[in-house]
Amino acid sequence: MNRSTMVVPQAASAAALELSYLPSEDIASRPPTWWQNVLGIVGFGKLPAIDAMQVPITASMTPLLGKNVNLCEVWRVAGNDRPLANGSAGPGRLKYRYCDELLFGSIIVDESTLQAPGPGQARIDADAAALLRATELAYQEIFAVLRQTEHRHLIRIWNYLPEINRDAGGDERYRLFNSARRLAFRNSGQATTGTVPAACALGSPAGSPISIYFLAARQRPRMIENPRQTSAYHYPSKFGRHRPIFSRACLLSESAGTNLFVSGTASIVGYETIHHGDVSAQTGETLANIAALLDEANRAVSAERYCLDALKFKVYVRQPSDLGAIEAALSKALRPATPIVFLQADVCREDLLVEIEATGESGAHTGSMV
Ligand code: 3EB
Repeated sequence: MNRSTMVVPQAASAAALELSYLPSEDIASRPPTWWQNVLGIVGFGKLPAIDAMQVPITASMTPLLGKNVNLCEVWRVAGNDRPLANGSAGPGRLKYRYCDELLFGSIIVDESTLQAPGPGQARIDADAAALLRATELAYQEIFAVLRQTEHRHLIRIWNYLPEINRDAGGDERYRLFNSARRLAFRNSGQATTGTVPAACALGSPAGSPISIYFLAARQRPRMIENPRQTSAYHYPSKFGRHRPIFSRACLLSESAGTNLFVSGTASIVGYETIHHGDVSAQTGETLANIAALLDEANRAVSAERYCLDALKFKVYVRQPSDLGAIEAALSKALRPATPIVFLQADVCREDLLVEIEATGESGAHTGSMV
């Protein structure tokens, strides 16, 4: 088709999903016209002190590192001209807000409220049971909301669990989380391979609640795998009895643009961690994995649409003392102005020192659509 004859259908409300990292003072001073298109706000170490009325506000509980003390992650639908709708579900736990095409939701669950007190061994098993129950409940509520609002496609989900690497009842908490996530996907009739959301799963400090937030869409996204890595949903069982459920990346076309969501990515080639103990090399390998995903995404849209330099990044650092080395390794590949948020978090394999997620945006296209 030739450009001049191609008719681009004009949706009534051409929403383009937009991510920004802004200081909470900046957010608080924005006008109502800006606020009306905010889908959700995520603080990092703690809930941000913002009175947002209708907008879901959550926090990852993983603290910011470096000098950006008050940053928040803001998801907005730019160009939307209809009022957004809100809801909450379950025992008041899941908050969500949506437009026609997209939905943002967040849920915070305090495991200790699900924990039956008991002595000795029983106490440890109760700890494992509370995590399983909390994860299952959270995912059940998420899928129920997606069915109800008809935003049936989970495209990106962020999972934050306290003490992700700690043992509970003989199993690592991350592995227990994987078991419960799998059960919830199955019980809700969701696919567990292929069309699964982009995701990340990180550890927050002891005593934090479980915090999960997500984006869902009415339209089916396109999932991207990494040719350098085994799909996580096909990992061998030595990484846990139940496999993780996530895609390496996800492409979503809305009426006014396409977003690329790159899952938490680390120094894994095939399914093995490489560069043990070398944080600079792990950072370089992680960027090579993200670059490989960008190649796959560009191939999927038949255009050179995404490049490393135009993404927004969140970098999870296991040991705060590694921050300098990670920044140095990133500065070799990225422009100084690249938006990057550094957070302290435990990565879900103990030998991983760094994990990086990214989001790409591009405006309306008259070329090929996904
Ligand atoms: C990995 O590649 C690193 O369990 O949802 C990255 C992204 C990782 C998502 C998840 C885990 C998850 O296996 C860990």
